[in-house]
Amino acid sequence: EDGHQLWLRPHQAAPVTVVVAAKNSTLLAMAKQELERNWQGAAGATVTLTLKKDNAIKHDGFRLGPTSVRATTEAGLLYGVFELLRRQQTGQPVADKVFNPSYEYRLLNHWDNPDGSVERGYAGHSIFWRKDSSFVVTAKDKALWQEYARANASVGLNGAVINNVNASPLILSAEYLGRTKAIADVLRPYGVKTFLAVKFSSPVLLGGLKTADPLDPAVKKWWQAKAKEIYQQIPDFGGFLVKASSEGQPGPQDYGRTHADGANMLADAVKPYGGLVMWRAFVYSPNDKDRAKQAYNEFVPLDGKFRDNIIVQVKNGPVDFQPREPFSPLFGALKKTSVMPEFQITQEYLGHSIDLAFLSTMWEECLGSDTYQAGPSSTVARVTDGSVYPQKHTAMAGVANTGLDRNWTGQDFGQANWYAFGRLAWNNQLKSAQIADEWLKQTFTGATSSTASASDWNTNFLAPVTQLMLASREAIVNYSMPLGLHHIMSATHDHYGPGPWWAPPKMRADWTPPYYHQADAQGVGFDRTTGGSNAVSQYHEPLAGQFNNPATCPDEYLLWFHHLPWDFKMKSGRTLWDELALHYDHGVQQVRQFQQVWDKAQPYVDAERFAAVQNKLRAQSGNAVLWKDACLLYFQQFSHLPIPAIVEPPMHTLEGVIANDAVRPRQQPRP
Ligand code: BDP
Repeated sequence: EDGHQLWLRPHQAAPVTVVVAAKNSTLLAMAKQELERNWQGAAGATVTLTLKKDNAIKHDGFRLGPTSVRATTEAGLLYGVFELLRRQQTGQPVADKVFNPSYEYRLLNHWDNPDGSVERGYAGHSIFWRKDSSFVVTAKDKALWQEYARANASVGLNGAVINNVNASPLILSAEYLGRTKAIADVLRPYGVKTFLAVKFSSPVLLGGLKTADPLDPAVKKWWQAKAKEIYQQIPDFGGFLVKASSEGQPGPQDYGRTHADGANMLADAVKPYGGLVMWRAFVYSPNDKDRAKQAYNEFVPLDGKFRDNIIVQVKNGPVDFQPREPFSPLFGALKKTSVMPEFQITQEYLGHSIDLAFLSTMWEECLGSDTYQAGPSSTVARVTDGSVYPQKHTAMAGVANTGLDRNWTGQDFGQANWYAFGRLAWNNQLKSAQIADEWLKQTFTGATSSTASASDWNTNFLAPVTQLMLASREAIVNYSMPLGLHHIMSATHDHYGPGPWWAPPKMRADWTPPYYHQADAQGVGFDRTTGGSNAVSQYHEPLAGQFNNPATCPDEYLLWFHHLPWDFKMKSGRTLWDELALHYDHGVQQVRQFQQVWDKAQPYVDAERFAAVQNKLRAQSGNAVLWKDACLLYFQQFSHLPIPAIVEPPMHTLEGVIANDAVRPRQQPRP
């Protein structure tokens, strides 16, 4: 049992007859095959799949009955089949009901490089690109891509950007386009569209032009010709994802042009073919005093200036995929531009593939946050899915956590994040508890020991492990960055582990933790109030006022918005220092409790996955203690206050932790 089957484990299927009322296609053949191989309903049933117009059905939605699926697209029928099978397997009722996706495009973003390495990937090399830059497509490659596409389709994902946003110009060369076509051909029968991330300076680096200025006619022509070349090979190619004028990547600003100028030029190139441009708003430069404000400052003035086949892709928080951030103030503030949320499935800042973090709760928190931008109930979900603004296109993206590891994601529970992302992109109102329940039932069923009854399994495995998953993200927040702290990880070992001290000489300040925690003798936290950087004013009332006042600011965001004295009186009555210490300690205790829960799960899990997760939890437990000790000892240098007696005394010294951090090798060079 190596976990390779994900949540799609083979079943003893009951006999079923599938009638397809549509003309034959590979996609429908897949749908039929899924039913025949996995049917768990009444033996001998007849299931009909019908393609037909139905005004209640949107995009690739479907109408489901106990033995029927109706949709207006072939992909809709496939999603309906997967929903039917999921319901059978997880014991959910199948009444006559319409299921529509929240977003038109539900995409994975792979940060995979042409040399096969994966930026912020913790599950081995790329499933798409080879280290030896070989372009030979093997049967093994195809089989893997097919399994990947099937897994995506099973949760409703319909697009994949198959290379890194820090894009190499090579990706647009003939060889790489050839391999991209081969990938697209395998993903297509599962309804998954292929997209590429492109480097803005490709006309110079690949095309030999003198400039990549978006207003230059030769540049426009180069992109038009490139788009034509791509669509000749891949007629249903999805379009481009672009990281430009961001973190040193080239972009329109290099030529004095705006993000809209750059995005519009690319949008025009793919427009004739129905292509999309996803333009990222992850922009910041070291010159501004507060990184958190920059995307809003750059993009709000451009609202309404983007072509209608552009979606601005916005990370969930204003800084960078931290364990907890408030939602990005761009959500809801861009009213005349299509906007899509970007989440990070790979656990760059939440423990890589070692720590167990079920991220669904984090995404649910973001999607459910009320922006108030168009009155109450303008949640991030509703201002991005077309409910509030008439967006031409809607989408949601997640930075993938897949690699060549047999279990795909390194940590077996990382699979739950891939699953959860797909489910939330399909239905942005789903609850994490339901997602965890579904995933566990599908992933571990069939692996129970022969002596365990179903009710034993529910009581002793399903219930406690669901609770563990639901608490897991908060535990990481507690032992790493509680109370609104952020970006205080070590960069020496690629963002795993603590590093509040990390600030090598000459390093860009906004890449160092002291820039974010601002600890000094007076207190700790980043002052983003009206008296500070004023980032708080980017939020709509009543949020701005609520966040601006430490008495009304939620504890979770306190040090995000405020620099407060160590003896600041918290809502709990404790001092800030004591509260901080208790949070760190609580995080450590939570992980130890997770270990106990998992130990008790042994009779219900196969030996291999049991041991793998047990080992990871052991490592996580050590990591949690390290975070707690390092941060408390580091901050204590400023607070000069004792660690409260009820907190477990540190087992490390600050000098020891810092010295150890300095010698840790980087796991993977950054491209
Ligand atoms: C940061 C990552 C970096 C990515 C960047 C991005 O550390 O590797 O390139 O995000 O999203 O969090 O572009």
